[in-house]
Amino acid sequence: MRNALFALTLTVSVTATTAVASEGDAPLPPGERFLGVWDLNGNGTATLDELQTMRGRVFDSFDRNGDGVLDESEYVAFDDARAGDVEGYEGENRELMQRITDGMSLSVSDADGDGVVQREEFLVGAEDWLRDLDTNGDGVITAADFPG
Ligand SMILES: [Ca+2]
Ligand SMILES: [Ca+2]
Ligand SMILES: [Ca+2]
Repeated sequence: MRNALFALTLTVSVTATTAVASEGDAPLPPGERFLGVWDLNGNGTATLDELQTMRGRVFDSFDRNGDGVLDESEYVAFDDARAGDVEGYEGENRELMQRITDGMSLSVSDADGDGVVQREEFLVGAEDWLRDLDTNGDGVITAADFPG
């Protein structure tokens, strides 16, 4: 399952040109990795709209039975994929990747606390996620929001 989510996002995100890491390479810095996946039009800025569009694709790919809900069993595969995205990172970069991927966890995403994540919840969750990652507070995610 290593890099499963990343591999998935590459296949659905044909405009992500910057983040092409092959198996065995040192992982890209978290900022490049993030923008390579989430900056859908490749202009260097990931907007809320792009985050929500991409979250929709991620959601649909893990919603195996297509009922518009990610339940605990579907989250097993999603958790694996996100763990794969953190693999290979160390120190501060690992902490950052962990924080990024934790922003899509079941506990964070289940805003209404019913134990599952509705598609709408997952899309709305992009707002807090963006706020958390937007360290310079300009309302979008760019390279400036990441260390290095
Ligand atoms: Ca963009
Ligand atoms: Ca819920
Ligand atoms: Ca920013």
